[in-house]
Amino acid sequence: MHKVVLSLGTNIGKKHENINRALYLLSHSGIRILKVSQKITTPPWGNWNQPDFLNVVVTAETTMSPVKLLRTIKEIERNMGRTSGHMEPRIIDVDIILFDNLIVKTDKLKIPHPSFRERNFVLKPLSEIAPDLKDPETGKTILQLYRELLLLPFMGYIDTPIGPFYVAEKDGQVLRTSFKNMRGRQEYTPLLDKLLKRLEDYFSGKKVDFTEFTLNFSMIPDTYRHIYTVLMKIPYGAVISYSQLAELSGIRKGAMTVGNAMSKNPFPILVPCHRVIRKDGKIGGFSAGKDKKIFLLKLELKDSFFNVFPKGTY
Ligand code: PH2
Ligand code: MG
Ligand code: MG
Repeated sequence: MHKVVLSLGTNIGKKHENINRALYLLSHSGIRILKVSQKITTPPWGNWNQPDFLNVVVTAETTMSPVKLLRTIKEIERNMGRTSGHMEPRIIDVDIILFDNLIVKTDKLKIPHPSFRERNFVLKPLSEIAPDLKDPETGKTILQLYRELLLLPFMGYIDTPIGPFYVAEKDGQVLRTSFKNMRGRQEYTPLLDKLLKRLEDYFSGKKVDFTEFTLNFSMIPDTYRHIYTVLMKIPYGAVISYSQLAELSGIRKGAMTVGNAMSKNPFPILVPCHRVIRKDGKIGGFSAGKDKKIFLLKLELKDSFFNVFPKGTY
């Protein structure tokens, strides 16, 4: 007998019924289900723009080989009407998380599941039913892995016209924003919810003031923090030069310092470094790429963008 852990997820139709039906079909296909976790509703991980999931994990026994188990699972998914592919909304998805202490890395099959250690929707329910089970790759128990995940900041993101935009929260404050992927617990919090909604408004062209959000400056040098605080007073649709911002911040000949602070900005958009441009009227740099800065300035300045930056100056 092999001991396996399976994760089930659904985000279309009658989600509870989908899970129950899949459990029924699994248990009638040579997979003896030992324990079933609670069903939990979770935000979509990896592709934000889809409905919430209902997730459950189970421990089970089977005599099947990993490949045979995978085939059986795929057949059940097909029988239940699954047509959608990877990362799309689906009526049912059954993933093999663990299979004994096996490590399998082929094109078709990867065990342990490559991203289960980052998935709250797997580790949280699994720590209820199998806290002491070991991950053969890291040697850590499920409970250890879940605790490590709990230490990470909450993280969420939205898809924007210039790519995904990530936000992280710690203790009720905004910890970071970024155009690059961040490690974190993908979970809803009231703060992230509100921030992501404001960001959606912002990217749809609305004038949004982000100063209501408290930023966590604890890991940021005082000089930078001071510059960011001054910059946050530069309103939507306005621009300022590096040297003007240095002057406003009381730093003599500080254009370089300001430039460095901008390139290290841990809060793009919320600390509006895209509003800082060169005094010769050129657009200047942007750590996530100049094209993104141009997009943000066009978004805020609308038609007057071309007055500020006559064609050819950026
Ligand atoms: N499955 C995915 C991608 N994202 N997010 C949640 N919350 N639950 C899932 O089951 C899930 C997901 C790919 O299979
Ligand atoms: Mg999956
Ligand atoms: Mg799958």
